[in-house]
Amino acid sequence: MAKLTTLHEFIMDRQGDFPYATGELSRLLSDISVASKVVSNDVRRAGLMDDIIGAQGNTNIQGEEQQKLDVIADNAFISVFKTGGEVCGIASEENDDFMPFESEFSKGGKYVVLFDPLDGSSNIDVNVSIGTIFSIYRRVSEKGSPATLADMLQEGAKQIAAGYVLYGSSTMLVYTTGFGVNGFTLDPSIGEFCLSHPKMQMPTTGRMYAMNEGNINICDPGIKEYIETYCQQILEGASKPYSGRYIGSLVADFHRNLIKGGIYIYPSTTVDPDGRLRLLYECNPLAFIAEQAGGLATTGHDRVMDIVPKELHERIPFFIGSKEMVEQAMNFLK
Ligand code: AHM
Ligand code: MG
Repeated sequence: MAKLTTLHEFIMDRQGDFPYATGELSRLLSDISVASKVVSNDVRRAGLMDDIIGAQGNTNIQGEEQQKLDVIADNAFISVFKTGGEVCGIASEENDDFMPFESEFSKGGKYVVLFDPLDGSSNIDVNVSIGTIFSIYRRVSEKGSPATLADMLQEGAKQIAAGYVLYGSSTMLVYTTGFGVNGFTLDPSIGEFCLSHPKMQMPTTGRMYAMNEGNINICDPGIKEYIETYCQQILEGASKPYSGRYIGSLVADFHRNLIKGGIYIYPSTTVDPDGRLRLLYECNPLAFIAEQAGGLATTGHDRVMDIVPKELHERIPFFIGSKEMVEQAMNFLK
């Protein structure tokens, strides 16, 4: 067997991508991998443990029922960020407000992390893939003070790194620091993420579309037209229409499209005029990965990473995936 490159080795080798690197980002990425192993372990045995599976009994700021695993994952990540020293504050989908870290140690950290601790959590109870999504920014507030709201509300184009962990048939960590996208599979026998998907590229087009089609009559009619025209017809040179594939876990739908080519759409609807997905915790990090892999992420009109966020839990309509497919869909919205 060829020698495996562990995530840790890979991160250390890449430190030179940042000429003035002090190693903090490398340590932060390692911390994330540690928390994700803890969460992966809990996800893997959730069905056996009453204290892990099921609803927590609270709703989060989005009005959604929190699952016990949402809270477990949130705490696991916050705990490594608080104790790592690289992060001065975080914002997470599961917390009403952002969290500045108060200790002297953390106040010296130069990064903030924004994350969705467990995306697709309505799928936990039915043993379907879920994931963690994260986004890292350099703070804009002064080092040595607690993080501020301005640190959190930065355009996606300012991300230093972003990634996700997919708790699927295997656990995978995929991330970018702006120098391409690489994927690592957790080998449970040694407890290490190992490089399995180097230099990931999203095919420029694909044959799969992902959308909650229950919403088809409550969104822009252009989307129905796009789906009927491109996805549900036998196009020239093809033997059958595209396949509809909607897992209902953004991370899992995105990961499949990243590898096989495809489009994911969560548009504005009459029920959710701003769409459902959160700019800071879901859309920006995946947009960064998509662009780094040659794909595209827009609101249907504008580039996601150019949006100047106005509030923490802001939602946007989201079109992400293979470049040509996203462009085609956008043409129907004009
Ligand atoms: P969550 O972060 O609370 O799980 O919400 C995000 C999820 C996405 O993973 C998924 O694509 C979408 O919401 C599903 O929404 P819907 O049930 O409306 O199709
Ligand atoms: Mg989510």
